[in-house]
Amino acid sequence: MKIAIVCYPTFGGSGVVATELGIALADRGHEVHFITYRQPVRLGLLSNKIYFHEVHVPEYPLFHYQPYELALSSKLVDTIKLFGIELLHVHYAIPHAYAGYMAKKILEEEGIYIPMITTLHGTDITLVGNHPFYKPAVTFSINKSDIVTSVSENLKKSTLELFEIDKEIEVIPNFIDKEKYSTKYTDCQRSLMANDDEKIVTHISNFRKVKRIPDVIKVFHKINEKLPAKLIMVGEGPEKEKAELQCEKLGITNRVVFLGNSNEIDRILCFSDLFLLPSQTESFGLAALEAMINRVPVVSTNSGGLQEVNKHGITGFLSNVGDVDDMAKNALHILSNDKELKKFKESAFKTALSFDILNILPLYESIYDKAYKGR
Ligand code: GMT
Repeated sequence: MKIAIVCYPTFGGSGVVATELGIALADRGHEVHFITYRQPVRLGLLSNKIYFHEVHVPEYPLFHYQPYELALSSKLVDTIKLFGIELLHVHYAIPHAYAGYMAKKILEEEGIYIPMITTLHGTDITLVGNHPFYKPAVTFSINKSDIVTSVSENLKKSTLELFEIDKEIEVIPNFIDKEKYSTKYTDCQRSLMANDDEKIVTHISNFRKVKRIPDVIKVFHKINEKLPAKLIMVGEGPEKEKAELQCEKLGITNRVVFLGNSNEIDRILCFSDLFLLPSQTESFGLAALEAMINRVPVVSTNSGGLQEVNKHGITGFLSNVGDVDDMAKNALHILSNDKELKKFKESAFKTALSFDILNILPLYESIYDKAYKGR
């Protein structure tokens, strides 16, 4: 099948899921066309099965806001026609579902019928999408999608609670590719980050408010009071500077490393002992799953869809949002005893395997089939 994928090209989870899905679809013989404003970060080599089409939005002084949706719709129309694309899969409702629907309607005028699948990822529903400024347009474009999928049961529930949706929502969880993790890093350079007697705690995110970065630091501080540890903070975002200041105030700057964005999180996770994710909400928590496949147990909140990924007492622990004492207690339970740590590491890995792309890809292929036949 010839498939167009629209996503954000940045480090965010939705872009990563869309990119990995596209690559896996191409491996299965589909022709995949990524359409977005920059080459997605996880997209490596392009080939005769993987194309990238850049959406340009020329600056024009009259516009206070440059019309990205319009440029995206036009690029979709042109690319779909030029390459004979048969199906459109948009990731993240805003503004992709809206732009996709416009493209679909323009193409219909020319007798071209293209089914559109919209995958909801989280903040497009829980944080941004339900704002009154966007809500009518988001509701409309979700309802006008041919098939709607959500990355967790919890996100499906939130979508139905927050919006008036008359479409069935199919849950297709996020995934990892176990093949990519089967190679053990011979150069897993733990010694660069910590001494042998120190435990390594990691956090990876876009450093937005929803991630509760101050809680990451507080929990780590409590861990470090009881046992020697290092914290590796991976990512960039608006909360980063405050976090650096917080570390300074707590006198732990020599224990915390801020690495910025990384394309090689596996190289960091390979020597991590614990992953912290104290988010306010998380529709799924792809970062937690990526930690788990690298044998890193997770201490997280119990909000949103995290319970569908991180299994309490098995792959890590879940606490109420903001309960840093409980998170620190759970972290210390895992880290203080090497036997316990090993048990959690293995269970995290085993649980992550159930999210292998081999189990998830057929679910997407089957809805593609359904959408294509129903067009
Ligand atoms: O908050 C992020 O990490 C970015 C955001 C995005 O849309 O790129 O992530 C959302 O989608 C991910 C992939 O489906 C989910 O794993 C994240 O849980 C979700 N983030 C939130 O719900 C806050």
